Amino acid sequence: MLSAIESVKGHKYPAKAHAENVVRHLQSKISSEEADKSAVFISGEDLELYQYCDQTKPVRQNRYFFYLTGCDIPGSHVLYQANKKQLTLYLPDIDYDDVMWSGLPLSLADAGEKYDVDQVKYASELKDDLARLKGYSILTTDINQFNSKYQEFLKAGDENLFYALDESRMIKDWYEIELMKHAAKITDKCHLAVMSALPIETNETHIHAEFMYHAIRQGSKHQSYDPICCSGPSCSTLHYVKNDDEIDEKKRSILIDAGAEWQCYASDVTRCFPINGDWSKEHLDIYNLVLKMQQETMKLIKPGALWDDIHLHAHKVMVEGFINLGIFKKGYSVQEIFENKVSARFFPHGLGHLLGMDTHDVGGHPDYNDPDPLLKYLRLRRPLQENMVLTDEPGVYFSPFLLEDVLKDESKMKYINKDVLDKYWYIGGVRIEDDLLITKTGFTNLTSITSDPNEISKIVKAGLAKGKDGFHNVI
Ligand SMILES: [Mn+2]
Repeated sequence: MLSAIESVKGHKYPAKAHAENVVRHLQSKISSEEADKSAVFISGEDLELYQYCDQTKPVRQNRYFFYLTGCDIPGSHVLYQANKKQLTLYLPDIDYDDVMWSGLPLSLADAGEKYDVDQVKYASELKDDLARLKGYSILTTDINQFNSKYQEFLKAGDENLFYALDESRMIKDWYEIELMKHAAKITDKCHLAVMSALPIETNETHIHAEFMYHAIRQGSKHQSYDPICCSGPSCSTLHYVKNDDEIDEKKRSILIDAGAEWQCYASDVTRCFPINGDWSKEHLDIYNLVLKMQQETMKLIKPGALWDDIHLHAHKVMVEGFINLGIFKKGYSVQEIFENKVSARFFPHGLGHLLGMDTHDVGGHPDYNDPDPLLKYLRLRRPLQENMVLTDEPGVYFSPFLLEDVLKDESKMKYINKDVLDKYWYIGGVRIEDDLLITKTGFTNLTSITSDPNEISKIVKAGLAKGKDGFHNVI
């Protein structure tokens, strides 16, 4: 089988097809005459200096711009004229003073070879080209520091444009899927490395470092998001990024949620493991329950299924599991506890979200004002479609902060055995997260790092057996 990178060799990032997708979605909202008189214009991110300093801030390419070009050169712009199906990439004008420091930029001819566009020009031609489109609606997402000098030609904030861009981005084509498979593959290896390196991981920072080291070595210089590296009770903080606590055996549990990025496409994977290789009873109880939540929800994943329903099913599996463990009292039915939302603060986030260029990708239609605490934070509120990529990431947490209200609420506490609950706080939490591609009949799991607790235990122990001297560790 070809590796992800070989499989796209000889092909360009399909920018023209993406632009056509956007216009097709636009046409579902406006008349074809209006569509014919429309153009789409997006400015990419540019280099910016820190105040009082000659160093530049890190640049993260504008995702809408990248979708229409595949180009990550700062200071570029793209214009698509719908009726001519003409896609033009504008590169920044050459700054001859900068060539000494930065080397020669890509030439127009080389850029024409590299990118799937009809023409490549310098940005100095842009104003005249926009002026020539008099009578056209030149749509853009917003006015910002990178496009404000073209403001007089642009129509910003058009709802239909956002709709068209987001609907297009939500469904991945074969090329995007190959990039995401590669990001997932890099991430698998990073997680394996982290699980295997306990002898040199005596602080959460070391877990963070181990992951990034292996990502960069595989060519992924950027993370999809800040890695979340937790141990013990900090595993209950969903987006914990302090990553600086000591790891000692008393804590027992590690949770790492991290994903490498490949050519602007994300991966997003969470794994948990026991610090000394042996699962404590309570840690394994919760681990197996979260694994069951993931396995049970995976059975329901296929085009047409509503993500709300699958998410709520995960809550029911959790409630049943808590009854079996004695955390919830046995005298009540799963349905009653579920309906009283007692599980909300133990599994406070959504079961998963769309994944693409953004980690929480566009098109999910979340409703953060939903009064239902079980659905409020669900980032995907629509039926599944073929070639969506999403995460399946159930979690169970014991967060003193989140559960403070529950502990004071008689109507909820009547379902909870406090004595049993008290045995679980030290774990913090468990989350298992894989990246799934929706297929015609179900899904393909892009994540292949094991989530089997016995396998994980073996990997951790094999790492521990190597001892500190078994690692190249200069610090
Ligand atoms: Mn996620």
